Amino acid sequence: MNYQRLLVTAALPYANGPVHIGHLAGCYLPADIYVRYQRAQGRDVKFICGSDEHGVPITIRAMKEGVSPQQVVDKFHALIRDSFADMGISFDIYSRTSATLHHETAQAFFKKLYDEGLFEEHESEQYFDPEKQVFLADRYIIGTCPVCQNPNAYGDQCERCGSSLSPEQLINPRSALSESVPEKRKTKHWYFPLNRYEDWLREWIVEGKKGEWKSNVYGQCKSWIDAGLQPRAMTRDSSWGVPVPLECAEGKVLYVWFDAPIGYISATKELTPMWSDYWQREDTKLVHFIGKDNIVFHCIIFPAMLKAHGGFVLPDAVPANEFLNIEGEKVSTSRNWAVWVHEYLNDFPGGADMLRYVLCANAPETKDNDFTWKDFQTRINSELNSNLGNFVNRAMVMMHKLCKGKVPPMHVNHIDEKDAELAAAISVAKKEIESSIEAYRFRDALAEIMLLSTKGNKYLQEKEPWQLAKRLNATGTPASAEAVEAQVQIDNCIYFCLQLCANLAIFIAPFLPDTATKMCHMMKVVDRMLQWENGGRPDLLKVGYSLREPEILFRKIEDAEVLAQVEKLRSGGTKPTTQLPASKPQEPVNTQLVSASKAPISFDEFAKIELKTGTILTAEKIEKADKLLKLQIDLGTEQRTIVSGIAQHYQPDEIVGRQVSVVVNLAPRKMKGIESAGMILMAEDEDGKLVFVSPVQAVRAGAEIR
Ligand code: B3M
Ligand code: ZN
Repeated sequence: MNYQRLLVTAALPYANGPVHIGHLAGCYLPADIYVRYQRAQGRDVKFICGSDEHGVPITIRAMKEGVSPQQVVDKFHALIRDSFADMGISFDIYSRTSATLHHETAQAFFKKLYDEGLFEEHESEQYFDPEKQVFLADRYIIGTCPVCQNPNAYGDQCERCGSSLSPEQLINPRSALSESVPEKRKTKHWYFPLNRYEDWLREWIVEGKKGEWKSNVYGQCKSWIDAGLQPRAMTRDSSWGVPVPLECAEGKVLYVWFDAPIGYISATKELTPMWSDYWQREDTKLVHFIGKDNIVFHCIIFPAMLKAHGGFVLPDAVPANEFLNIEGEKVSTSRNWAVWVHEYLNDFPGGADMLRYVLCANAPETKDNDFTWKDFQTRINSELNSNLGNFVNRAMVMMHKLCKGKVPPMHVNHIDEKDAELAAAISVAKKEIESSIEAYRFRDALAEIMLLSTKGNKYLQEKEPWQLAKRLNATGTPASAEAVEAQVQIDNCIYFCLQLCANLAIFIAPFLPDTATKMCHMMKVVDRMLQWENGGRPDLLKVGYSLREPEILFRKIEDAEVLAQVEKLRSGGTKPTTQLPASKPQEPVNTQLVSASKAPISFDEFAKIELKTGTILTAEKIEKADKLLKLQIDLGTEQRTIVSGIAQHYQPDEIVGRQVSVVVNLAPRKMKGIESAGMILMAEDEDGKLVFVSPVQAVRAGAEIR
């Protein structure tokens, strides 16, 4: 098929939290590299994305934080959009599914299928919260896990043991909204008959895409189809989402996985009046970039919807990546085990290309991969800096030193084997990079570019133009045959090095756009030179053209930065919430400045300790424990029993009424059979006397200590 235009989509992230580097590596970065490359090829391409603002995760978050779903999506839509922009993800549009145009588009899509009698109506029994008067999505039902007895398992999954569940399996189910016992009620929904598309899907994917689609994608589709497809409900009982456009459907919205992929269509509509060229003309190549958890929706359900509707193109490829783990563990948003993109950019200002490099070089293209901060450092320092940065810098410095800041002439009759080899390597690399990118093998493409840079370093090392310069200076007479020969060799060497720099700028541009721009600036060429068709040739920079002073392309990553990041991760960092300011710079951990006997902790670690002022209500001795007192402490909103080792310093009745500082979130522990829930802070005097750490003025019981 000879395609005339490309339509590239990247999964619409749920606007219920920020994006982390796993999202980037899985979907957005490869999509961006692909699109930038296609644009450089001069192809007609549109790059579509936006926030997915419906679905249960958003309403759950809103409920937990006591804000409205709209507040949640407004906050995270902006944060996500900005993170992508700062990372150089070059969408043609970043829209959102709460947009009116999207609601209309999704409703019209549903209505067409409905009018054609495609949906099956089914009544089923579902859990209903009698207090809140709403049907409960699976996630809203909490109960005891039948597998591990976790009392807080969700209706679709137990997060403790990982079992996937249905609400019926929960023991003692209760509503997450009101804690009341849910009832079963009848409710009607519209089901999409996926089963009717089974034969067509088998032919299109199982037979048609074998060997063409990535094996992880193909394999998942095949096992789904082989297992047999069932009708799936495309509507839900909820007040948050796209309302079902039927009179008899009050309180019902479209299932989020029905409306979200239609979001690609509505965003394209928003972008251009020519949207239908991209969606409805057969000579469009549609590519969906996604993470592996979205495969079924993009390869089976959405294509079946498009097929049922008619008139739409189907995806040519769905290059889904696997997952990126962090420091050997799965990303967990509940444990805050993630590297958030906006936080990374705060900690490494201007560091987009560094992260793009590491995430592409280590992309989880064929299997889950691991991101470690140590590997981040190694790749930046010994690959980006020592290889690419070093080559470009050396070539530019040599040119200024030995060729008066200009592109030297090239002496054709003096081209030797090494020059010819380098020129050939440039042209071969171009083809390799192209075929890798076209096949969605971005790691290979990047490795090819780095290999070319390695060849440049090797060439420079072997040619040693600095030695030639010494010879030139030693002869003293510029006209001597030896001097002329040395200058000719210097010219050719620098000439080819500079041509390689220009080519590297073109090749690296889709991967590291800021770096390519910096290189263009140094070489005094406009960004237009980055057009792909210019690549592969050893004569891009014209002889006599004067170039700028070299700038350093990359910086080094220090050990302390790596330590601080690992520390931040292990300490649980700052969990993003709707109320939180968009970004909060992290205090660097400076080991030298801390004068303490214990290892330094980050601010986040410190912030995990909850300290409050309490008032001692009662104090009593404990039998057979001459060091301990049992204290009853008033914390304003509650009273606590705390066992404290102060019996040898204070009589019980002399301390009643005293204000003390309490660690309130210390895990409870039993002492002499009494459960102690917290700890009182004491200062130890020179002679071993314990003194209360108390506010110097009276404060209310429960006042927070910060
Ligand atoms: N929002 C799931 C996710 O973010 C979903 C993707 C929609 S793509 C149409 O992983
Ligand atoms: Zn469980």
